[in-house]
Amino acid sequence: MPEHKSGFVAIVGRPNVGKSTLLNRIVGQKIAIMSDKAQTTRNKIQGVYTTPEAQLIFIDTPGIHKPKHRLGDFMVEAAYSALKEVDAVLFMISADQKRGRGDDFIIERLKNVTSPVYLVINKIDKIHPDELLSIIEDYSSQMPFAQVVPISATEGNNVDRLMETLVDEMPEGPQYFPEDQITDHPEYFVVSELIREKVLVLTRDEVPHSVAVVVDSMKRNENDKIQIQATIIVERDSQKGIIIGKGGKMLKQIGTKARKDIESLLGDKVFLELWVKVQKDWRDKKVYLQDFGYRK
Ligand code: GDP
Ligand code: MG
Ligand code: K
Repeated sequence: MPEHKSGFVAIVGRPNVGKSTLLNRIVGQKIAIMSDKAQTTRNKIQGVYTTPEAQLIFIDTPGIHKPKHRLGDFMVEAAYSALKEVDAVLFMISADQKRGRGDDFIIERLKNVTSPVYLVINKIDKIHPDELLSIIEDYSSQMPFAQVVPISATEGNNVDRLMETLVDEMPEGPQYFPEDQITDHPEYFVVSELIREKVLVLTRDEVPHSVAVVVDSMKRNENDKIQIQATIIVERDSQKGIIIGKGGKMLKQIGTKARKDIESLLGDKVFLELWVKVQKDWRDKKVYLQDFGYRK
């Protein structure tokens, strides 16, 4: 059985090039938006694309375009630093518009991004095919692209190819969201990612990146704290041992660090309970995902 792949994809581009149109075509429906508080600290998940083999999570990077005031610079830089964490970046342009200052501004920032950047030339239905080559040459002279993919988001041309290309690019990883459901609670996912991040950082990569964290429940308790129960899933007993640590020390550390991040994300006091479970080949077991609360 082939590995399951998953990863994050950011779509950037000046206004009106068709970013939302593409996302809606890919995902079909919009997922619930996180609270404003959450959006200030984390990028917004815009949509999830799932096949049996892979899952792509599209994120929004607000404030990516050229700031009008100096004050805006900081915001833009913050948005771009988020691009370092994604597995691929789609830089979308519109075939019927000349490269402008807005595009050049984005290109300058993308030059520092280590993830592969795809040039997506949208609205090819609006141009003659002969015009495509000069567009490709013009942009490719500015920076290298992992690939150039001409599409029409409204007509659907080549969108399948774009998805295949992206899936190829994704690293091995779990299916975070159920295939038939775009979660009502994207904050579950973000919380699980915060915990996962602590596991990876604190165990210094002694556990594989395929380690998964599932938030089983999240509710306000009688002490007016957000009570979160989450399970860290690993594939081997030895990995479980590393995560728990001597006398539970490592797990405690993971929990403390994660709790602080979650508290600043949610803007609320949090009581975090963590469990560690071993499940061999858990990624192949869809029923298991359900047990672990992906459908909360
Ligand atoms: P965004 O600002 O980048 O999110 O752009 P939108 O998705 O809102 O699209 C801006 C406009 O371009 C809308 O009127 C879309 O219908 C139109 N549009 C998007 N993709 C295409 C395309 O492939 N072909 C054509 N002809 N129009 C498109
Ligand atoms: Mg839009
Ligand atoms: K969407």
